[in-house]
Amino acid sequence: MVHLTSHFLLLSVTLGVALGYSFWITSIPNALSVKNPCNGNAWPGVGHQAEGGSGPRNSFGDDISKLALANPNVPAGTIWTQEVCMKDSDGDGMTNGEELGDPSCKWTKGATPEGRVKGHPGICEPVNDPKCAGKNGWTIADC
Ligand SMILES: [Ca+2]
Repeated sequence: MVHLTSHFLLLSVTLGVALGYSFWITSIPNALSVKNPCNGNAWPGVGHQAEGGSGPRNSFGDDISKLALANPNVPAGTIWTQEVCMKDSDGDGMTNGEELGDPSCKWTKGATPEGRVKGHPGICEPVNDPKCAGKNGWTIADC
């Protein structure tokens, strides 16, 4: 019985992580095309400080949390709202929508985004530009 229970727990945890990952990457436009501006690695954990996700959030993740997840007027399961799309979370002069290929903020889950990814919505770019001084308050891998 103990053996069965531990297998059930492992399956539940694994399934939960898989569903979570799938939810996030399908809930913002072009999530799988976002790259680390410093080394070109894929950055599917778009709202986090780590390329692979989990752990502390970056400014984009903080905005999703504040503007969508914690907003009672936003339906559960929706994170790409007009407000999130139109915000420049990282302060580099491009809206999150412009960075993720949805400059008109019209993308809906499952649709093909209007454009391509132009930057990372949670990293002020170019990273070493004076306009970004103090805006990326964490260590970006390989920068
Ligand atoms: Ca950026």
